Amino acid sequence: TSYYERYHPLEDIYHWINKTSREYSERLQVILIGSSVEKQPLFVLKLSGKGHQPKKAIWMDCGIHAREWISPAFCMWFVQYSVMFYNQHSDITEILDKMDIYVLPVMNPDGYKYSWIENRMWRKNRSRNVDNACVGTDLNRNFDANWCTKGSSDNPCDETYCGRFPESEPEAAAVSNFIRSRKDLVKLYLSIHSYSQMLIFPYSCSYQEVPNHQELYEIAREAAMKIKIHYKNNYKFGAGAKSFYLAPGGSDDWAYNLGIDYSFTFELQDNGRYGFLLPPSHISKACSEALTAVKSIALSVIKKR
Ligand code: 0X9
Ligand code: ZN
Repeated sequence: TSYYERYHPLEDIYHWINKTSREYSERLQVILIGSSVEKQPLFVLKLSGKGHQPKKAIWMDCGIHAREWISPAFCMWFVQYSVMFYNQHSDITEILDKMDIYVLPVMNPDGYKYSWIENRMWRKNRSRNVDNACVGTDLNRNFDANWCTKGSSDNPCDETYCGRFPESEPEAAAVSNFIRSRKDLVKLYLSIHSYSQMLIFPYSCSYQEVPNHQELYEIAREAAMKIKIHYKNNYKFGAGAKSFYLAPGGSDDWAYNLGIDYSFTFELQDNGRYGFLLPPSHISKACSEALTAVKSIALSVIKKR
């Protein structure tokens, strides 16, 4: 099996970022956007094709939740595919010639590391709480979108703890600040999670329908259809709160409210048989089908402009 068909500990991912960016320096640039609670660097890889800068951009993050190991594996898979097949496959060539892609392979490095060493089922980051022994904030409840309302918790001991205030966590603040600083360029926001095989779009923070609901629905439907055709796998799709559950403070809703009209959260494989413990033998198919959906959505967004 190849490097990309295995899961990798945090140190290896940092090493991979370094190696890949040097090997493909023409296509890849590393940007340090901040650091975690435990001072691990948050590196973003900027992928670009030919043509003049600055371009419109796509943002993609992986590893918000520590135990969702298929997510960082997908970001790595995606970067490798992009640099490998740029100028060979027409779809990724077109995408990279029209848009830059910012990829954050691990938004929650402390939690990811903890899930390798101490507790495989860890979800949150590793921030300490004042006068409470419980550790960690759910980074996907810490963004400024109906923050800490129903569907999240103000108890530091809960898995969906929202943190002390919106963007209280350095990981969420780094991502928010970086995207805010490029908000007129970023047209598509993608956040990769697992599991349950869904393509989710705003809102998750309320039952309200977004103005371009129909457009997002069609884009997601087409992506899910391509997964079905090519990989015979079923992905559901829909607005988060209505088709999944109410979950405020998420990065996708925050990005949408910032003005990024195309915002999606992916829940990759599987459907619950292995759940977060997806065996390495499933990485290839899980990533291939997700890649199909990313390309489909990116090309849909490019066509709109
Ligand atoms: O609850 C979440 O944060 C995500 N599901 S997961 O099982 N990976 O934890 C869903 C996120 C959907 N979007 C928002 N809640 N904004
Ligand atoms: Zn998640």
